[in-house]
Amino acid sequence: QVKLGHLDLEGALIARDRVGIQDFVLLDAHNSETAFLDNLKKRFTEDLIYTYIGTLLISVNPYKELDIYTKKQMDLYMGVNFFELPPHIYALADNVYHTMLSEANNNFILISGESGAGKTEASKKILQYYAVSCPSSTLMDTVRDRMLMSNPVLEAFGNAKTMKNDNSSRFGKYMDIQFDCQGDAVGGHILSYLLEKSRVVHQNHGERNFHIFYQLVEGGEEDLLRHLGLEKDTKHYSYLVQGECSNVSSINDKDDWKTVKNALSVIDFDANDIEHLFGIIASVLHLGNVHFDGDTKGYATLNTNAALRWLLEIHVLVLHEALTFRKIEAKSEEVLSPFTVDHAIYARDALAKAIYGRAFTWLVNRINESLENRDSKRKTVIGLLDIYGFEVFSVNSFEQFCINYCNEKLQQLFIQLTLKAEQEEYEAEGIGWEPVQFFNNKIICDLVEEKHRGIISVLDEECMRPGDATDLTFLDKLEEKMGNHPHFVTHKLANKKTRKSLERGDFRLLHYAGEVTYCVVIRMSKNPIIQQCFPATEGDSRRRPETVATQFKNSLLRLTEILTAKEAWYVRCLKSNDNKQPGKFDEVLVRHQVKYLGLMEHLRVRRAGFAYRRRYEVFLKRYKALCPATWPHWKGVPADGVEKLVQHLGYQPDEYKMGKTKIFIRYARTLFATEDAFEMCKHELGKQKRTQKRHFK
Ligand code: AD9
Ligand code: MG
Repeated sequence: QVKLGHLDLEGALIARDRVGIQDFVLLDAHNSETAFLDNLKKRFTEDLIYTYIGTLLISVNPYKELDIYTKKQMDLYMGVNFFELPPHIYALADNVYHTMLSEANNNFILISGESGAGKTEASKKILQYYAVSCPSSTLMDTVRDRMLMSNPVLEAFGNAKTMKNDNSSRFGKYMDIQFDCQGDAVGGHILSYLLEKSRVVHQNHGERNFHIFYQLVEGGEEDLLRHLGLEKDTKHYSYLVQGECSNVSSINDKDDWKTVKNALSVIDFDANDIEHLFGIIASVLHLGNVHFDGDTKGYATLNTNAALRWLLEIHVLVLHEALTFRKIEAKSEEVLSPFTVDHAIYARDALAKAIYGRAFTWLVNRINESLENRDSKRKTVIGLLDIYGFEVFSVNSFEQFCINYCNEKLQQLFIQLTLKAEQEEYEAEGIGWEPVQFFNNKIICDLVEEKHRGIISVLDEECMRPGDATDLTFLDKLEEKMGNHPHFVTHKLANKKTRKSLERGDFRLLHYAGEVTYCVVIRMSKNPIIQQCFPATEGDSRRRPETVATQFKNSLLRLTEILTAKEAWYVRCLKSNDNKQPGKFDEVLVRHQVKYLGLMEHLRVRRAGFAYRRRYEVFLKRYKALCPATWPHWKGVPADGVEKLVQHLGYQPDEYKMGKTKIFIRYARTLFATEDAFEMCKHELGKQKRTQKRHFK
């Protein structure tokens, strides 16, 4: 029999970390934003970048290497109760892993925060933790290595330097890590979301193209470059020089090239695949160097065939035609209509983007093949979601619109799962509750995605409308439909004061994380030339084509479905300053993020609420051995059994509440202590069983 007594964990917890309080739930002035920030700052100054709100992990980007990601640290956190050690991303990873194993359920970790806040780093730390700390067999080692190596490869092809982040994710990534019932990592699967392809052909000042281009040109072996017809100089390529910052101090393209090559071989790419892949990357660079002259009528002619020669695997003549003529189907006849120079440039760029996009998709598919687990045994998964963070630039276009909409959706998911569902559940279970007010960004999600009424619907209509749809007709329609929406503003709709800051072709959305002014988006979301170069999947042609925005909306919808079927865990990343400066804590910036991420509201719900809840049957089944009245069987109503059980364990009245179908436990530590008692008890029972067996022999 085990009795818990009353644990004074709070005192112990506070003592462990020298500075600040490591779980905001324990903060005295829990309603004060200033106290919240003080605590974060205090900890940050001591290089303590992690803090909890219950089981939610806050991480503040230190912009410097910390000595907390060693093997020793991993070992320390392995199998240890969540609150026993200082907050760490490893503690969260470990807790998720053990929850998955003990409850045999699917989980996911939602990593969010604005661009440069540390999401990608966090997701890599989690993956590394699983790779090192989960049990393994030789076979599994391969899967594990491949999973780790998928990171440098996808980052090379999908990340780039932006003004916000030298290694900014330009695609969304959701990765399932699959485990068997022993807890071995046995496979994985990656879903990628909307790659920012426009970067292939255009970069703003201070930004770069995708890393892989620079890695190949700077680091590629002589033979390879010769074979691909590439010069060893990034300045030679129009697609690489627009941002005027090929060299970045934080990036070593030569070394990264080696890493990527090595990673590709671990993922099982053979020489053939590699040649194919880099043939495509080189083609894109050559394509960018195809320039056009205007003839006397203003039509485009190629000024040189030199670059075309290198466009591997595409017949030069076909390409020549595709780049300078447009096919028009008129009354069952095909007419070739010549391009103007502007059109030709547009066609060239569209082709480059399409080629790169296809290569990226192919790459993700290949990685998935190599991670596939062909064993059909029962699997549970931990999903890791690392997407592009909320971003605002001086010019924001279709890409930012999609990225910010995606963040809006994830914030909505967070609200639904934590603030809303939580409060609704208390109500349904008849638990007394003082509602916590919060800003629900559903209104903004609806503004963007609502059927027939949202911005994406209007965009679709304009894109599909034959005739003269332009950016301005699109804007007119928006103004007509959204006219008085509190989160939508245009030049025409704005009051005098704000009007000054808006151009005629812009619209502004008041996002949950701040205002963003978008320049017109219609042109970029429909792309007849891509469709011409790469007809949609065959047999699909009768279906109404979908715009990129609608495809993206649907893929986010599917993602939300995937996620809501799993148990959620959260890492909220905060950006410490806007200059990537080590150790600088910009209070205004952090306060803003704390506000819009809804951290104070989350804390309020957590504090007033209950960290854990279990259905009576489940709770009783697991812990019945801890109390003589419920062991080995409880014959009455489960709720009564649970009441007996927790009284026996010494739960204090403020620590739990009995709902209609579930027990609600206020503090995580109470449950952890119970879990500890259970482990001890299991150990004891095991010993007894063994003695009995011996006895019988
Ligand atoms: V984006 O939305 O993809 O543009 P992320 O992914 O949120 O963004 P990322 O993880 O790439 O940001 O972090 C940006 C940079 O901050 C990294 O390149 C590191 O230099 C730095 N960083 C982030 N987290 C840590 C950390 N835990 N320790 C040290 C960090 N440096
Ligand atoms: Mg990232």
